[in-house]
Amino acid sequence: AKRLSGKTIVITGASSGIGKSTALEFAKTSPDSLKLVLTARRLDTLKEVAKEIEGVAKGVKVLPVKLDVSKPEEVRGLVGNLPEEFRDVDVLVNNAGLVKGVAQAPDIAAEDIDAMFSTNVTGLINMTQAILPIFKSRPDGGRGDVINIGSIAGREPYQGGSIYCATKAAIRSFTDAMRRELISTRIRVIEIDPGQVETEFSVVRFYGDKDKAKKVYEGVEPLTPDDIAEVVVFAAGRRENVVLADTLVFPNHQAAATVMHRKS
Ligand code: NDP
Ligand code: 8X3
Repeated sequence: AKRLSGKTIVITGASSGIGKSTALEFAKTSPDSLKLVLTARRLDTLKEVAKEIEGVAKGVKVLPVKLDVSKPEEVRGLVGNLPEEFRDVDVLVNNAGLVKGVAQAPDIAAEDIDAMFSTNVTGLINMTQAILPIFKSRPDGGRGDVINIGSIAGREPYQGGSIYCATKAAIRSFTDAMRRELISTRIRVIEIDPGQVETEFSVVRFYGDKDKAKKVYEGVEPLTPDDIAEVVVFAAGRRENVVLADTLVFPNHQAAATVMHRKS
């Protein structure tokens, strides 16, 4: 779309799932002139994603950047370390996130609690604080898009997801407060909340156990990461006065966090 032409877009967690699909979708939608800063901890995987994009969208400039959002010092250094031509960021997609385990209190491992909060919450907040000054330096109080990937889990807590759900609820509060704080600017604060999407999410939840992860999707038809990517790119491509503030996206056979129609 013309509206996205020439934009610089930063995506966290672009090595897999929704983040990777979002990078590809932006590139396909605006193949002539985009600049994509793709970040995640796995640099080799990001480089493969960059190659794939360059294969389908020759005019798109892709910069893979190794970044652990749970490390405040890495996030603080991000903008200063970007090459000049990638610094004028227009869109930040805060997508990096994870779930660890299904344990319930009082048996939740301290390191899992820390991984989820430091990535999903503090990481997202620190990324936003790193990029927002760029947005605020523009006319009319500022312009640019912050697109946060929340979850149905932030709206409806479920058993075995207390910490993950709490992190996604925290994202929701932070996002809503920020939208109010930025009311006098042209900055758009956007939250997109997926229901069930088949990605590496469940593999990470079950510490790499692919069989357990597979069972989550047995008998159901989850969303694909491309489905969410399309919504992200749609939101970014609206007219500047249009803010898709808050969007919940389910697959057809899901109606709540734990209400799913399963074929037996
Ligand atoms: P994936 O596991 O496929 O992708 C997660 C991405 O986040 C990876 O690219 C991973 O990259 C990155 N990531 C994880 N930890 C960090 C970190 N500390 N620093 C930087 N990057 C990190 O899962 P999804 O695509 O499903 O998840 C993307 C987002 O969507 C998450 O926020 C998740 O909570 C949310 N979501 C997912 C749903 C689902 O059903 N799948 C539903 C609702 C929301 P790397 O390992 O290379 O760092
Ligand atoms: C992922 C969706 O409900 O499986 O955010 O946790 S859920």
